[in-house]
Amino acid sequence: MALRIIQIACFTIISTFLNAQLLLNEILVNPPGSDNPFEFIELRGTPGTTLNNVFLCVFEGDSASAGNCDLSIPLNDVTIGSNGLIFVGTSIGYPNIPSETYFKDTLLFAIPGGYLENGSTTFALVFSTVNIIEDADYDFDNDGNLDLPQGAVLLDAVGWTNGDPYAVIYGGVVLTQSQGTPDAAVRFYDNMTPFSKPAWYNGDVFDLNTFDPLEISDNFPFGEETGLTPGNHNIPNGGVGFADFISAPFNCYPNPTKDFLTISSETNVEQVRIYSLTGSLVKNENLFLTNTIFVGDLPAGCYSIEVSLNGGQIKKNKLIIYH
Ligand SMILES: [Ca+2]
Ligand SMILES: [Ca+2]
Ligand SMILES: [Ca+2]
Ligand SMILES: [Ca+2]
Repeated sequence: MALRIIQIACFTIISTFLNAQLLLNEILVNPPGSDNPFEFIELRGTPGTTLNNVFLCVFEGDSASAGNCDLSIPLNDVTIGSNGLIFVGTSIGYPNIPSETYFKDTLLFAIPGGYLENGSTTFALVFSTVNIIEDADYDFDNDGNLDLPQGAVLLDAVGWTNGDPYAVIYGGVVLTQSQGTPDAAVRFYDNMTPFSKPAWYNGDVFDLNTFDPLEISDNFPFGEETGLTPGNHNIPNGGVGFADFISAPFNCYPNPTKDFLTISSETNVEQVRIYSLTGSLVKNENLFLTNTIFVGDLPAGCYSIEVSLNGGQIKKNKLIIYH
């Protein structure tokens, strides 16, 4: 009977906590230049909830040491900000975090070179009444599943690899992008689903506010302010990502291109419109005798290209321009 009561008590603690949702919200591991003091991890949950027995963890993904806990930050007595956000970073890099956000100021992210590994990694929120210990191996049998203490629950997890096929990501969500390993990842404001790949967009970053349009995820949002928002709410999913632009594809080649682009179509192409990543119309041309247009005057980057065919049909595709 005592055991049963303890079980019910534990279940109540966990279920009460799970009702007060806590999620990974935004991650920057590889800021441009020296990584310190600009790395950060942002969390989102029910405003005003005080956390206990929750750990923000980073697990190593390199196969030789997969499952090692590279970072474990206890969030005991942290109260989620009135705007639902917790910012884990350093005030050296981010002195202007809004007061509505709980600021977990850690000098870890200010050490030379930065603290968060840029390679194969899992970020996780773990509910555990037993401490999650840094440098311990939480996949001791190396089967790709975490061996957490008894009763521990993974609340949310997301990760990525450096391309090594033997890398291990825990929790089932592996973020990918057109090339390279993500520098940063952002959860859409309107998606509170844990363990969800579509909840996130990601990419490499030019600077603290701009993603590199050549290295982004397929669902990267068009027509939005897509920069990082440390300590502030992220953008919602506008519903228009690259995936939408290749849903009615047509052939255009070469793609990527640096100068000319030829559109292959069985019917006449009447008009070509090219939009930038922010949704601005940057080229609008009527085509007559040729199916080739010059795009070498546009800056390198990722664009949406839209063609109107004779008969009124409109098709869209993704276009990459390099120089
Ligand atoms: Ca780093
Ligand atoms: Ca295991
Ligand atoms: Ca291991
Ligand atoms: Ca944010």
